[in-house]
Amino acid sequence: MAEFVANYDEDKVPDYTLPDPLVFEDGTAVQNAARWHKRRAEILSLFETHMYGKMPAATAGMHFETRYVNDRALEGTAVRREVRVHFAAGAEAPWMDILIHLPKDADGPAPLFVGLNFNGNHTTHPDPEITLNDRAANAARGQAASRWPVTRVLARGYGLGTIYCGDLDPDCDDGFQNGVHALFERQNAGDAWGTIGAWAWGLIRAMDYFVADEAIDHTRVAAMGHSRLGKTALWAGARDERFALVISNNSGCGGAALSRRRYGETVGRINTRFPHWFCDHFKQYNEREDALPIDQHQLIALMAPRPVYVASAERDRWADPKGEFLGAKHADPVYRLLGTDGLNAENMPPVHEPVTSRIGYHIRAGGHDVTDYDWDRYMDFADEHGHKRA
Ligand code: GTR
Repeated sequence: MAEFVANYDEDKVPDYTLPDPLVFEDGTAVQNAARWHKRRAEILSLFETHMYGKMPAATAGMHFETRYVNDRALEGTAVRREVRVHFAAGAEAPWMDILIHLPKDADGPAPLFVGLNFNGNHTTHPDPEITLNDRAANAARGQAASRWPVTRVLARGYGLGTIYCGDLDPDCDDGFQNGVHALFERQNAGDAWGTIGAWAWGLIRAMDYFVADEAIDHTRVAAMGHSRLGKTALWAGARDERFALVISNNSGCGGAALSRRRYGETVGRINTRFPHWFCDHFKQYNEREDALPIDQHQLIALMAPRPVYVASAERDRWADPKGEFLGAKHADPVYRLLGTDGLNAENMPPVHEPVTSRIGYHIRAGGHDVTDYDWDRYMDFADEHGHKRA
């Protein structure tokens, strides 16, 4: 196979026509807001069939076990909990652990950000009391702490929840024998769910838990994710409207970036390098992006009218910052139809000039990462869109 060479030349971005989020597959227009739910269902089903695969409902035996509580964590500023979500009856069933920090002084249920992490909950903060996940025992405590500024988040009145993605499915092409896939009989079909589907399913199960926890304001839960886990946050937010806000941090190809631009990572490249992320049908679109019945602006439109935020980084060309902006921008007509503003920017804003309309966007200096700058913008955005505790 020829070596993949990414295109970083704007002049070589092909001409393309995006599928219209406001036109049904039979060619009729979505005339008014009342019809959007029908078109929404259609788009959702296209994403299931052609890209992320079908996702099962919650398992019957699912139950929650609080395994650790510390009311005086982080020098007395936080309530910390570790909650194990058992996906079936019995101790051997697959599980995931949610690490939750809530502001100590909360006098009511706390709004919360939740996101999957790459290497274990114990990597998000160095505190040795956080349970070390045996599945990721080699990852050092606190190694990802810069991406999870828990003290900063708590100081703004928000809680923070995080889950190791490997609790749901290891990030490798191993035939779906493990993780939560093993809980279900696998349909040998092109639309069977892949790893991103399983990760998103886990975020949705975390939402099931938040609904049951009175200390958490489940009407103000924001799903957030970086990169492959940003693709995941978008898919979870599309599938589950209980997420009141959705944040994509540098999610790139298969996330917020338009596939048809073929800038940086492409559909063919992502399916070759990560054959387990999407459903098999998606591979039909390798080097055939124009044949896709959907593009990523429609994924963002599935959040409407909920606030959604897309963030890029200047040096993260692999993720196609402009394609991420355009993904957000072309979701705008759906928001307008539903009576809110959309993305209030005609063109891509300069670095460090966030747009905070109902669809938010920023590009910051630097590379592929999650930084305090990003988190500060997400909290500003959440404040502005009614997530701050009254
Ligand atoms: C890259 C992948 C991207 C992005 C990134 C990440 O290798 O090509 O799509 O997901 O990994 O997750 O950090």
